[in-house]
Amino acid sequence: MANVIVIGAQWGDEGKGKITDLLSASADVVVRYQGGVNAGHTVVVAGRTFKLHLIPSGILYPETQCIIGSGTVIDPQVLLEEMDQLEQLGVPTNNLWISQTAHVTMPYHRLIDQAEEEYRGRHRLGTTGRGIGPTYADKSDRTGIRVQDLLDPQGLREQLTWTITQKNAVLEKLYNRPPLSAQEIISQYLDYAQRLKPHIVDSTLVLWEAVQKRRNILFEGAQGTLLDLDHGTYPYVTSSNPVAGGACVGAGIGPTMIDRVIGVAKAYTTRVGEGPFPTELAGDTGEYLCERGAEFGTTTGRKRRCGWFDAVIGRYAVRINGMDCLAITKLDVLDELPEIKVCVAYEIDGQYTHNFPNSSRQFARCQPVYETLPGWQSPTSDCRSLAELPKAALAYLHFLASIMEVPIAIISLGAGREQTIIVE
Ligand code: 2SA
Ligand code: MG
Repeated sequence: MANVIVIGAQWGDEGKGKITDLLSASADVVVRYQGGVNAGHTVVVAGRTFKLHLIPSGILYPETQCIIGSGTVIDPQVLLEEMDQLEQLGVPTNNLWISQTAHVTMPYHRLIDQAEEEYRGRHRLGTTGRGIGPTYADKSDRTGIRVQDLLDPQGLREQLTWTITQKNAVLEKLYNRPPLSAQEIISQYLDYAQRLKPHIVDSTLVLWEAVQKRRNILFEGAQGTLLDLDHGTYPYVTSSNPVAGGACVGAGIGPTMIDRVIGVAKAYTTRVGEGPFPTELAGDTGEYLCERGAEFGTTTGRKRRCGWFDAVIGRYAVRINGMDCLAITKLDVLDELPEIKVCVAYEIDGQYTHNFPNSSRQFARCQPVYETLPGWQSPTSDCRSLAELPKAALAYLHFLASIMEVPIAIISLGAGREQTIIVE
């Protein structure tokens, strides 16, 4: 398997959790390299559902080392709850390693995230309200709290007393919110630190040791390409770099150590939060996809917007990530449809393009140009090989692969590990 990056090729929720869970079987190390508790991966093993926000799904394999890397932002309360939940279900967390240089999400980050969204009104971004943007903003501003700071009580007290005074001024004066108690937060975070301490390490050393021993390393992206801070649909993006390149920075590993990039895309498209979405379906078909695909956010429970597969975006994701192959998930959700559309180009003010226009103003004006393919109208969730798939389903997959110029290596037909076809 070697060293593999798994990334989302759309706006997140592509089913990366299931694909990384499958690949984790042959991984020795699984690394999260960006994002925080805005992510939500649902993994179903032996009929039991695990909802993970921060901990890599590799945790379900007892021998696998799991790393929460430097490029992530960590909400210790949520992390500890997640660890407790796993332990209660009999999953040990002793192989979980937390980077000492990752940044910590504080209570004021959450409050400011929510207050800013309210303040933006109709210009809101539709964030998860988990404090992600403000945590990364402090990181860039060089005023953030890092995981290692939690292990220095005296230093933490000083830094937080100063920071919370400043944040309280913002909360009170700008957003008319009650101030926070520095004392309470300090003692709460020192408690968290005691529990997390055995897991806090220089994770780049753990990774380097694995590289030198030629272990298989899996880099697990959260969110997706179109939510990337640099390459996504700015400003309707998250504050980190979910693209493959982000794995090197976020994990602390050189690009020469990466062997393969696998993209994950749903057989249709979804998006949570605000922002343009050319193939969005408002009517019955959109409702059908949402219901049949159970399209509700893992973190916030928000209803996801649904639409046809967008191959313009797909091609862009292939390029931006240097994608070697693609995993297509939730193909079974399309089972009942008489016909299926794929967006093959955009029309912008009478001009046609096959390229994703990386300009917010242009993207907002894109009209999808569709190609219509016949549906298969028969169940696929029990198919276990390409030969068992209906002909029209195979034709659909071939169409996607040829238009995006990328081979399809994995097909997922349901949440279970066994509902998968690996293309030889
Ligand atoms: P944020 O909170 O600052 O990262 O929000 C900024 C934008 O990024 C989107 N975003 C996501 N989109 C899809 N899935 C995500 N994770 C959860 C899930 C979402 C949920 O797996 O279902 O439960 O609602 C995720 N995280 C961030 C977000 O919608 C904004 O558009
Ligand atoms: Mg998700």
